[in-house]
Amino acid sequence: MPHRPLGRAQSSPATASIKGAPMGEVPIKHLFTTGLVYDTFMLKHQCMCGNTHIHPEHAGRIQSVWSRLQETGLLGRCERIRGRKATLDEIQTVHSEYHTLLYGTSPLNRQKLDSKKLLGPISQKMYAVLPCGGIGVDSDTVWNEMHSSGAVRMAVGCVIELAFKVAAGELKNGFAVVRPPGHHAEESTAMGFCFFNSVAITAKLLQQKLGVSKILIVDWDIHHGNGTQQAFYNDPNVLYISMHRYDDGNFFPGSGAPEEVGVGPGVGFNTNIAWTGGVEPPMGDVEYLTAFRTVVMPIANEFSPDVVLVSAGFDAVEGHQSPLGGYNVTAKCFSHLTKQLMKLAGGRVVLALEGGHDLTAICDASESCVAALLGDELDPLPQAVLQQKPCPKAAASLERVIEIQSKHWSSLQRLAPTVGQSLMDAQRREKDEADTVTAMASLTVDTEQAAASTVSTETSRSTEEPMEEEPVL
Ligand code: X5A
Ligand code: ZN
Repeated sequence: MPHRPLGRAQSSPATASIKGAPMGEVPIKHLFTTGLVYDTFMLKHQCMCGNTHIHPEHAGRIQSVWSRLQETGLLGRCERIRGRKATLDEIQTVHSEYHTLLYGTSPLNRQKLDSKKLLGPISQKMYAVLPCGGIGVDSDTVWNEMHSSGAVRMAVGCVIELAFKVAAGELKNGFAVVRPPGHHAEESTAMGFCFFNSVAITAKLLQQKLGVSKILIVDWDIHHGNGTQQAFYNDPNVLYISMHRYDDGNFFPGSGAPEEVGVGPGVGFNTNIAWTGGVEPPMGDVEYLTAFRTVVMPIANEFSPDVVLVSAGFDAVEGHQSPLGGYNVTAKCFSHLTKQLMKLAGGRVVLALEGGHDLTAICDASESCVAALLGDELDPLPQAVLQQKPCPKAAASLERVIEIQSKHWSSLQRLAPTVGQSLMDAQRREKDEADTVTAMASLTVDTEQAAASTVSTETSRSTEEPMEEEPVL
């Protein structure tokens, strides 16, 4: 047998692996793919009354999304990640011990805790009896004593597992098909369908366990993520940018004013793009894309995150009526927003489902976003969207955000006068500006050359029109 060197030649591409990765070797084929996570355990969180009309945040939401990803072949092109239940310790990175035990344990495993004298008041009655006959915090935020704790811990654990693989470079990016949502859950408060704040817990763990320094959380659910804002309000290493219907505090949950910019060292690291002005007209693609152009992407680029987490609620998509919606954003628009976020953080972007109950809307939007994460070519935005100016109420809302945030983010200043422009006009203006910079640079080079010798400056711009003005030497 002729001697052959060991190493690359002996490992086929399919079995090549990264040495030294934690938990063994990571197959190459798993790299640079999109991760998906889902677990049927989350279906068990359901009101005892079983009426999905009274309770729109029902199991069918994630079942439908998962089926859609399967039917369209997207699931087969992604890497499926195994979920798990988050530990009580993990949940306590954001939530109080009492809140964690209250919603993170079932009567069965609570008894063990009780006997260890960890809990006194928790065995007392803790829920309201709802008009439907079930129990919960309110008609939105229902509870199933036997099954909800496992489901809510699974939702958190799924997001953690996916985000850690993306942050560690094992996956390109990911999408978590999870419920119940989390962004309204505060340290000790369950509300608005939410018990544990999956995205906030994941961000805390990425900081504490993986040492990730800068995390951007983008929240495009139509509701303000009061819980996420609270969790990082004084933290300059987690930038929270929320885009939500605000209506001067008259839309649930009422928080999320543009003046809420953070506190202490966190000042400037909380951005609320608070739409005000109701639904005449409703906000749509033009307004959301303009917000990304003038606020989200400039601030995000200036912050330069290591990882991007998205609280990806789809209740701003057409098909959701007030009070759970009222806007007209298309499902496809969210694929364009996803694609823009993929330009950040080396593409390390993780989307986690939050709100949205119109099944067509959340399936369409999830499908488009996963296709974007996979790098598929997107349908171009319609000409009408590119040519339309944002509505005046949206422009006013954006001007207010820029006025407040430009103190903290210098890239915003030059964008303030452009919020009323169509995307096409803004693109043309940006190109003109870039061309001017190029022309100025060549002018500087020419000037230096002219100063150094008597050779004509024409050679370096022979294909260009002659300059209008010559520099004064
Ligand atoms: C996650 C989410 C909405 C709560 C509405 C309360 N929550 N009426 O979309
Ligand atoms: Zn929502």
